[in-house]
Amino acid sequence: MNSDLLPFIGIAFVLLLLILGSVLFVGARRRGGGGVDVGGSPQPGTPGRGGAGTDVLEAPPAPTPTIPRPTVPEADVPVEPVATIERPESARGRMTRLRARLARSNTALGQRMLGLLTRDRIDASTWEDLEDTLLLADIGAGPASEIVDNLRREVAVLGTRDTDAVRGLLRAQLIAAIDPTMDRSLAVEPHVGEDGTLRPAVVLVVGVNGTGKTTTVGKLARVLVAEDKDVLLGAADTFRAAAADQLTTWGERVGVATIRSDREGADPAAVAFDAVRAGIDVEADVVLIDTAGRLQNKVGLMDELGKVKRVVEKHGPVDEVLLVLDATTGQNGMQQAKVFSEVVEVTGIVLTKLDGTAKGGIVVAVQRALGVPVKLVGLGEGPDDLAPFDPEVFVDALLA
Ligand SMILES: Nc1nc2c(ncn2[C@@H]2O[C@H](COP(=O)(O)OP(=O)(O)O)[C@@H](O)[C@H]2O)c(=O)[nH]1
Ligand SMILES: [Mg+2]
Repeated sequence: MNSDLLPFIGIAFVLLLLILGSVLFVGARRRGGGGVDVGGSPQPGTPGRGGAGTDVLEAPPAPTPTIPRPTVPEADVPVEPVATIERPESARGRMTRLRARLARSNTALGQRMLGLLTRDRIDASTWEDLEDTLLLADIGAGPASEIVDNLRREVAVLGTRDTDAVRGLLRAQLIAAIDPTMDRSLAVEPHVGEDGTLRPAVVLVVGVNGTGKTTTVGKLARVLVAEDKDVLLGAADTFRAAAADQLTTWGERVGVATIRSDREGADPAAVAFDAVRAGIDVEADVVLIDTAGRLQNKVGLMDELGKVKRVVEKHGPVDEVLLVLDATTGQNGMQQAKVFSEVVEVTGIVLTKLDGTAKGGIVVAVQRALGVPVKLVGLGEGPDDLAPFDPEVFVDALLA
């Protein structure tokens, strides 16, 4: 062989090696990325295209609703950094912290009542004024006249206008009207079946649009997380995608997953059903289901709420149906409450926006109308501004 050709043969050989190497490298990369492609490209329901002899997996039809992975990483498997999970405030003592908000809204009410009762002379018109004051606070006609009658008797017995003594009487009457004996605990303990399997407690949150349902579900999730409960959220308000986004954001902040449909207008009952199904699968303690704001005059929508409950109950009884009422809506809110209680058996009331109203008397009115206790109160827009309702703290704030 001509030795002059040797360098050329060498160069050609090296070039050949380089070309071969890069072909192999690209092939390997393609295969490595295959999982991602397969998962991402085929549309839901269309079969994966099996390329010539390649092992392309058929994408399963996208489940509806999609079940996102919980955002909490396994404790002992540090993966990529996750947005900081917040540590919510424990429920105990929250209402005491929020007392000032109530007091700010209701000072005029408490001062007016005390002012009337500590006058030098109390006559019939004083008692009428007191009754009017209670009515203006939305306490309702029945409770207002009961409180006045009782106070009238007791003030006569007491025989003094001493502010502290009178405040004591008024305090006792108001607390009695709110009924401190009602069970205000939330049924959020999971159920253990005969075969030892766990079924989460299910809480359905209902109410008219804008009352604060989604916010309440988000805040309640935080209360439960603070109690070390495993919580799952169900976004059964499927009318607007934004509603599910809002709920998902609340959940993510405390590492709680949300079961949702990625299709606007999906069947809310199906999403609620899937949320409880997922709760059973992951052995959650509690599943909180947010629903759409159904207007009481839309019969179809109300029927739908009944359906959500019935469908969810295929997994077992719903533990709590919380009716969210905006405390600032007065008699209108009371009307809503009655209609809702005809469709679903309400087990507890959440009164929101009590921070922005001097009409705290609605606590009494709504409990009387429905025979159901106020279990939680919303006292602001902050994430931890939801508190278990405490009648004594409430009345003390009124009379502060
Ligand atoms: N001031 C105050 N605002 C509240 C309270 N609860 C909810 N909100 C506000 O009410 C608005 C409607 O709440 P949202 O949860 O979306 O109502 P939904 O339509 O019933 O789900 C939001 O701006 C909330 O921040 C509360 O206790 N106090
Ligand atoms: Mg909502």
